[in-house]
Amino acid sequence: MADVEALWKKLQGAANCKSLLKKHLTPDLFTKLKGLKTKFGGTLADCIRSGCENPDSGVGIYACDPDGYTVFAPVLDAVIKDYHKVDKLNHPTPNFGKEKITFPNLDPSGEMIVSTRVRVGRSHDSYGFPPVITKEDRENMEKITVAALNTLEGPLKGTYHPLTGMSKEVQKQLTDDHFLFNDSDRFLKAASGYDDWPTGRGIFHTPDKKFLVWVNEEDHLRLISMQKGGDLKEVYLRLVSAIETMEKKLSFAKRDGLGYLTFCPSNLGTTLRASVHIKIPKLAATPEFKEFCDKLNIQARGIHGEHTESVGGVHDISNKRRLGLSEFDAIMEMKNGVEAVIKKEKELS
Ligand code: ADP
Ligand code: CIR
Repeated sequence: MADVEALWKKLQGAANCKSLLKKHLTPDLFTKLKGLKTKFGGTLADCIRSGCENPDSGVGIYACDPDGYTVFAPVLDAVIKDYHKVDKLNHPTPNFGKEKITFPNLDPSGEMIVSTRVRVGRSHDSYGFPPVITKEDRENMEKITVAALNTLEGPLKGTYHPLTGMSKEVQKQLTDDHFLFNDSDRFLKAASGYDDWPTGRGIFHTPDKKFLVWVNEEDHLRLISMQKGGDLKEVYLRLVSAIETMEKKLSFAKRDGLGYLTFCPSNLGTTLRASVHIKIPKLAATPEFKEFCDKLNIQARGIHGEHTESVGGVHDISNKRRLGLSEFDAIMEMKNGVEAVIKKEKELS
């Protein structure tokens, strides 16, 4: 209990903190929730540690485990509604809209879009999230996941590369090339995301690295489809095929109204983030850039992942909302946003 009180005190003392945690964890809610525990043994401290230790968090709260979304619902639901801009938690059933995906390359000239990536997160329904799992849990999940991945065929057939035993040079190269994760996110670190590093972590990929799976990074699984250029249709349809295949092989955590459950409440629902790395030096230099993105429900990140900087005027532009809309709608929100960004950049040039 001393732990959660100390975290609370830190949050209260962080005068400039603008996180959703600070906004929604009221003194009354804190008192109500601070002594509760989930079926997996997860606590409020497990959920809020990262946001209290990192007052510059945007969200500031993680779910300790799938049951955390029920036990700590009074604060998590408020954060979820605020982040995804919804009044009610009535997430629709999955709808990929494959037959409606007819649009051409977003940047036929190839001048602006460097690469396109779409990812989703998935969680094994019988395991908790990083704050409540053990080294053995991570190893067991890795075994189950890799066994399923090894049955993939055709264009999804690939090889698993565990982080344990992978040389630092290979890891660095894969990370620099945007394929692999590392342990450098202080927000995730404070949320136990790197406990027992690198045990149980690894990357599966096809020989051409167009389909990849991150194992036990922030989420139990991250399914990723990516390639150079702006062919969003090809990238998305490859991912949908992977999702539909994996769905038959593993049992994933989902909840009525919330969709697929992920460690971070910003990801749940469709869990889909579709992004382009795009050259927009002019637009990004305008003072209105953030407002421009906010209006379109898109988010700008640096090119080495969240909380990183842009390099050479190239930004990561993606859909911001993942809950309360279908996968197809999330992709369309991203597509419309990227088209508006391209138009504006051309106007400013
Ligand atoms: P996510 O939450 O989707 O995993 P991050 O912002 O942490 O995203 O980025 C993860 C990795 O994916 C980083 O290495 C980032 O550079 C890479 N990445 C994201 N979008 C693209 C893209 N469109 N093209 C190439 N790499 C990308
Ligand atoms: C924050 O609150 O800023 C971090 N905890 C990250 C939140 C969203 N990103 C994520 O889940 N990767």
